[in-house]
Amino acid sequence: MITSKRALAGAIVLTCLAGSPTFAADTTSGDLVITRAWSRATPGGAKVAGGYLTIENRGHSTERLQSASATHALRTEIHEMAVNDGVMTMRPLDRGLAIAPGQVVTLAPGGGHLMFIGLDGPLHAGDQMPVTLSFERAGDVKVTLDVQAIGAQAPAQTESIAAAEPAHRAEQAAASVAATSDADESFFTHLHAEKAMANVTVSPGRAGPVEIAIQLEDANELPLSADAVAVTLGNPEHGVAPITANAVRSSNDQWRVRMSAPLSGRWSLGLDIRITPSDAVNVVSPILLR
Ligand SMILES: [Cu+2]
Repeated sequence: MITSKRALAGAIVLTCLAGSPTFAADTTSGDLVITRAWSRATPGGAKVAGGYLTIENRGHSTERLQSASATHALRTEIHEMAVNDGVMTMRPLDRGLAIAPGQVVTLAPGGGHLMFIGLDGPLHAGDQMPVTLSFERAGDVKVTLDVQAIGAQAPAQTESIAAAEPAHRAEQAAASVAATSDADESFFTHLHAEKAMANVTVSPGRAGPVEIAIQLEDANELPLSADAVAVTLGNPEHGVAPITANAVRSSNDQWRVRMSAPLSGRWSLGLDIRITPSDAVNVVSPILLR
């Protein structure tokens, strides 16, 4: 469960003064050393969050992070950066993340990351989020992500103490099951531009009527409040002319729109983000519907 370290802070002050601080989530498993495992608090009930960590392979064989799972997310993906027509998008790694002998791979903001989709409740700064990493050779390795503040760019150094306080999020789990059941079959992508990033969830991820939810972040990955967002869906492969609809704001940085994508396969999703009346960002990304 996600737990809070705050209640234990008083008890561990003396011990952490005595030794040099390390990260709470340092984990060693066979030839793997996993450090700096962290995540960020979620703004305004966002259902997605990124996870970051550093993996060192001290062995003599290439290791591969094949998948990951988190109790509090319906789905966890391993995302890499890819540049598509000048637009940076993040997408799942099909064959996992390879770590050569002696190599240190860092997942960090602006680069590869774990993506938690369909969170069962918000992440708060100070929470600890358990995640299981599945490696080709080492098998399952459990790590704990320290949740930092919204917009944090790196983990804070913390005491190497495992907390055991009951999760304050337990009561949210039951209530949010219905709200996130669609996340299992949703399509998720990020669209990056210089001034803005959009986390886009298409639910369900199959042909037919879909709801497109968009969460906006600025260049510093802080919640971005835009003036207007228009969404364009087209399918040039099948000659479907693009249709544009205005999204409706559902909270400060979140927008929603219902549209129709009647064919399975590859669609083109465009966003026109009016940051201010005189400043707009346009991004386009392929999406895949079953
Ligand atoms: Cu991602």
